[in-house]
Amino acid sequence: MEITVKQFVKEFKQQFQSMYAYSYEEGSNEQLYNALGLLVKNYISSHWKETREKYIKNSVKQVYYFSMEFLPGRQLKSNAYNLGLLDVVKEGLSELDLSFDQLAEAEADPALGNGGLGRLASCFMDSLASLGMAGNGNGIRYQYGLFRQKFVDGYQVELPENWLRYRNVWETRNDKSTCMVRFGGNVWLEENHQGHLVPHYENTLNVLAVPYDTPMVGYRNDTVNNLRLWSAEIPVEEEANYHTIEETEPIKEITQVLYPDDSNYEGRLLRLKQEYFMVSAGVQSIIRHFRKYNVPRKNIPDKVAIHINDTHPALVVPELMRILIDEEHLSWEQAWEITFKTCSYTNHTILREALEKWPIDMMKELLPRIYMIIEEINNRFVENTMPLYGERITWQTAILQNGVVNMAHLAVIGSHSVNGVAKLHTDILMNDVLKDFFELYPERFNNKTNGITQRRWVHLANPDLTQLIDEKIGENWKLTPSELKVFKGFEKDKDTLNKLTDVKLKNKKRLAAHIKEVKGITVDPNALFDVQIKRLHAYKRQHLNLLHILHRYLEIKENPSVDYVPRVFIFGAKAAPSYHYAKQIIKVINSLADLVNNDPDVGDKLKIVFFENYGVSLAEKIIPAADISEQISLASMEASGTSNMKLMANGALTLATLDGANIEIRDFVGEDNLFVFGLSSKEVYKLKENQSYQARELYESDQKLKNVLDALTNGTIPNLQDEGYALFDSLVNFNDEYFVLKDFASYVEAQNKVDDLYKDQSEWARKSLLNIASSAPFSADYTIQRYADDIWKVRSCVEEDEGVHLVDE
Ligand code: OX2
Repeated sequence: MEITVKQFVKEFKQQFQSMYAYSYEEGSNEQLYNALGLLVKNYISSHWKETREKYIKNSVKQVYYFSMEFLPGRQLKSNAYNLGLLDVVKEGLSELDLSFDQLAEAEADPALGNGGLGRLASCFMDSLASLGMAGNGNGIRYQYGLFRQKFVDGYQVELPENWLRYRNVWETRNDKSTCMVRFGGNVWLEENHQGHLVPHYENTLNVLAVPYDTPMVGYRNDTVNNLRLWSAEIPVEEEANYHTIEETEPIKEITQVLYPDDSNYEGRLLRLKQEYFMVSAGVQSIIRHFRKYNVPRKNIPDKVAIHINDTHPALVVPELMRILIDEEHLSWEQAWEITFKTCSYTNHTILREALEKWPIDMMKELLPRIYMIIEEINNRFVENTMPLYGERITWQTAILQNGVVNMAHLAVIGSHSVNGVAKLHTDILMNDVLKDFFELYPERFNNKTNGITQRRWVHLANPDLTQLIDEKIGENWKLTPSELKVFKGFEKDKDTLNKLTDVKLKNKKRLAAHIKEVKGITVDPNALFDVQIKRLHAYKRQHLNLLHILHRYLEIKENPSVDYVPRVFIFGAKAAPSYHYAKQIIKVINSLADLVNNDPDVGDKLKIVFFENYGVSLAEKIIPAADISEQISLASMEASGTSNMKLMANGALTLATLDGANIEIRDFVGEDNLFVFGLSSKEVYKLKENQSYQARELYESDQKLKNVLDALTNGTIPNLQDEGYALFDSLVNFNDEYFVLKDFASYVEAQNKVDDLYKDQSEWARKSLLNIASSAPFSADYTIQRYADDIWKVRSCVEEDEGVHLVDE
């Protein structure tokens, strides 16, 4: 986009004045940010309009990515960057004596997701637009995002996250495109005079779905796609029926707050309401938009791909059937053909408790018509499957089982494609979790390893590294990520390695200053920065990390001259509010931090920093400064992981079990350039199968481990209630579900190797460089290209010389 600094300055001043009626010099950071954001949005708007018109004019196939979660992060910087305006904006503001970075910090970071799943959705939005593909997001505009986490006396406390407090400049309320969503009531079918069975409804709760659209800006290719988030309101014509504020609550609450858990099966009725609300509004608006294309309905799958991001939006299947049958009057067979060809599904977890199952009674009462359709899908499935595959497989794969609706089964049966998010994960789906389906429909299964957008996570989060890469290999890698491998050629170049070390040190100094500011802890930037950032969950094993730190602490106390490399252990993690055990782990880590950080015997050898309120913005600060990336889940449990990819791309060395995408990281970077430890997933399966694991035996036979575990309960760690006992119990008395003790020794050994390597700074830098240079295959641009080719069958709509182009991998 061509805008001069002079023009920008003039327009910025006008924008500010028109909004606030005084001069920008008097503005607060929030006001200045709002004015700047709206101005940038103005610059976006013409491309937004043109992209939409182009798609319709050329009758382009559109992808709709349905997700209950999006974690876009702050958008000012990335929008300005993708537009090619970042330098102009920075320069213009500095002419006005304003700091871009300061204004950018005033933007709220929308926490409309729990973790990896939501962030993946947002990385995909960025890549779809940057590849010039017609990709739309469809989700919920939660009024409150995921809770804001605070620590009080080391305990997690959850506060409401009012991200809309200062308005959201990126969204556009689109009153023209509202839809009505119906809940509850009675439904019956009656034959009309054309012989169609049509549903009649009475006593339904009618909710108006209002879309808020946000531009998704492609990287220098004039493409701007749409993220549509729905908000629930009372229909205008029904307002008179509501007499008190309380009566309006059941409607307002539908989009009030994000369900704060991505692993436990809970949530109940409100969550189901949210899911159907988002799905119904989304599908209605797709069908409405499809009509603009003027092609027969049987061609819907040629023009529309609907992606089901985990099971949460799986009601897309019966909802699309409902609209095609009840409103478009197609036959069941016609509707099914369209639905199945249009939908595709990604599974993100093998945790049994996260595979959604809704009580049939609840579904029937809340969504009577949808339940009828699910029942019919199930009956037909059973009828077709039974004669071919027999009783066992048929009942194992049915949608309705033991009083519940199995949403994963609904998603698999209603989709032409089912994918996992890393090679190992997809193998586990095919051989274990969904193995009966793999027998029924082997052709549906495929793997799509996750990816991340380098634009946000490297170009913007780590400008000094980006500049170094540009200096060495030119700028092509920004448009063709595979070019990054050219950087490998510099692994022995002293100048490059020194500069890489300097960049890391600079990033670490910046993070150290931030640590000082928000935590009051002084850390040495020359220490090794060891990072574990992700949701807190027992399978991710933050407590294994904790046990190792405790082990080091005990060693230092016993022998103050022990030769450990100074380390800063950095954590960022929220625990689901109802996940008691995860919260206990947080408390123990915080109490250990108090002990270690204030013990003069320890000094700089060991520091622990547990950041509050981990999210996208904090990740952008931490990741460029990381030396070690902790990816230590029990093998087979982490579907993919994406922080592993971000950290690698910023030059951290991975310390990992062979789980999720860690395996592919190892394959690309080579065994010598990361640290692998622990059980393999095969070994985990075997141990579980033969039930031979005895955690207590390990506790009793390994003196070092015993010392560490005893320190949880013998008063070594101050200021604990029963949290140390709870951990001890789970690990020793309840046989350690996630094999923490089993992997402890090899983890400690790997950590010692980390120390040894860190002592050789140039060798460390060489391996760091190889990690950066091997990270291109994890660009979400490639991931999206594979979804586009194999699943959605969509192509780029921009000329080959524009924007990102993927020559090879
Ligand atoms: C997460 C998975 O736990 C993680 O391994 C993966 O990288 C991410 O999704 C993106 O695919 N909720 N969050 C996840 O799964 C579920 C369910």
